[in-house]
Amino acid sequence: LKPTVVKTAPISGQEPGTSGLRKKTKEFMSENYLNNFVQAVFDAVIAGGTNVSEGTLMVGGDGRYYNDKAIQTIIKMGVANGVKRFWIGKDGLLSTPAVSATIRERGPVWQTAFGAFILTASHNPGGPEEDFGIKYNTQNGGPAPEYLMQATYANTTSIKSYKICSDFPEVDITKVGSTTVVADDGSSSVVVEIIPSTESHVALLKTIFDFDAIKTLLDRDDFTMIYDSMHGVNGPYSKSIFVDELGQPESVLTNHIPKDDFNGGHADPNLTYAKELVAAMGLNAEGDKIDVSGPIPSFGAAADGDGDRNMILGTQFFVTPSDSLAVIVANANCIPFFSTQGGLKAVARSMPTSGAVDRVAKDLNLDFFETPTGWKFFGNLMDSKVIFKGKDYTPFICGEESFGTGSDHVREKDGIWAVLAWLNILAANNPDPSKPLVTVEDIVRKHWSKYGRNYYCRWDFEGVDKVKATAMMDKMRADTAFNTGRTVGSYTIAIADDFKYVDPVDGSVAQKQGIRFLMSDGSRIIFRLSGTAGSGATVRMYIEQYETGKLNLPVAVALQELTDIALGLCDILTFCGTKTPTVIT
Ligand code: VG1
Ligand code: CO
Repeated sequence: LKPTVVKTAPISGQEPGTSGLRKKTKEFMSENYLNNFVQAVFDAVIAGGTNVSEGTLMVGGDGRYYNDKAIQTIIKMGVANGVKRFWIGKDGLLSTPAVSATIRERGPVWQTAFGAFILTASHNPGGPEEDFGIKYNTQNGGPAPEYLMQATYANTTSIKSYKICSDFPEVDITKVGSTTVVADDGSSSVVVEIIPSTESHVALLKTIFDFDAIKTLLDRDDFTMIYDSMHGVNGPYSKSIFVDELGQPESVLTNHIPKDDFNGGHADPNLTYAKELVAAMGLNAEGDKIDVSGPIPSFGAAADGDGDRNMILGTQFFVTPSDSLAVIVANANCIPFFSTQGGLKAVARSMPTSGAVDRVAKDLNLDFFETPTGWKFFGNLMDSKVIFKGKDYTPFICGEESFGTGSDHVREKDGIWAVLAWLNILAANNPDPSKPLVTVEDIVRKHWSKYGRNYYCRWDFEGVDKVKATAMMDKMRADTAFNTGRTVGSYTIAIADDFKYVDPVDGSVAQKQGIRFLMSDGSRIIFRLSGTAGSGATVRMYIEQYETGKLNLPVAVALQELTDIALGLCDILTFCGTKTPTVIT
């Protein structure tokens, strides 16, 4: 168990983005790349006051190519840095929400597990030619806070060596169980425990939802569903819940065997990439109805590579993630987790997410927060009482337009939680199985007629030049004062600004979180650069228009004028040479 100190030098570009460090797999596999970053994390964690030899380190991932090798390296480096106890997901698999659930459950939270490495690039494609990624989560089960990631990044720019126990035996991660390795001189020992991937998370979900009511719904003759795991890590979780717990045939699951390249697909649950599911639900990539021979399921859902995202569909009906969040919040009391705790207390959405949930929060008199993109900002709000001895905002629901939804049961977004939330809400809206089925579409339309409809879309321009995209953002930032008050088409820009967030719990400030054009009628145009692109840059353009009267327009029609205005405001054609998005969600 003697550590070797290996000389290394800084590698540029190891700055974590919205959700960890993501790069081409080949880059990750190049000499010292992973080692440098992992050492930088250990150094930041130890400098932050964590005694790593007193706690446990958890490691798991979404099963993408290089997952297994990276796990062995992290164990060897962990031992060299003083870690005495490891929990590793069986076969290296742990979904992002399962890491969060497990770290909290096996805790108890603030003592036993000090952190976790999650090996994932989430919805980015995997395989030797695609992306790999690594995230670090802290003891509350949530993504590492900004200051820890900044300290990590700073370490990567000055690193001179890393520590590794090269002679630590390779661990067999295929079998659940515990192995103890004792130092030659008997002075110390290390325990590596291979833990079941699904157990803790599934057990937690069973305490949250009314499984009996969901089973009654699923067993109805007129109710059918499919859940597409897109060959990501979600497969084993969906099997455990829907087949083992809820007694459904395995045919409700598609693409549920994890593959290290997601079968060559793009494990991102949206209308463009979840093609197979979208077609089976009778829709095309624009969300329009298409002809399908044979019956269409009542409910469809999909997950991303690491299982934290969800897409919800009804029969020939797409629920936008922003609407999904609003509907779940409006119906939270159908879910035992909330009703038994005296009801939902607070909600939050990321800034680009539509304002649909704002109206529900106002109506139900809930505390409401608007945070920057990324899950780390929600965690502080959820933990305000425990860590910061502040106001208690739980039970809490939050979400993003990027197909992420969740609550304070964990500190990550949770794809399968959202699917069960919808099924629990559907079950509660269908108390009598002999009556006609109240559908997903019925529930959303009822919601719109009560609260109005936030027409919404996001355009992604992937693979554009980073320097040019940055110049485009800089220009809009410089022009905010000029644009404020200006009339564009039939809209007036009430405020143009760059979103800044002051965390109400710890006072930390996040700058430059997106250029906003807030129109006087409540419509919005927003621009951001993605923080998860493995290479190049991705420009995201978000468009939103609120309507109370016209509830049935095609989205593209409702947003036509605003979209044209947005393309003019950013002038992406001049800066980046295109005005055609690669993906619309
Ligand atoms: C994207 C989404 C953001 C999400 C993040 C991580 O970030 O927009 O809402 O939190 O991915 O999701 P960005 O910076 O590329 O816009 V996941 O499923 O990759 O952990
Ligand atoms: Co993800």
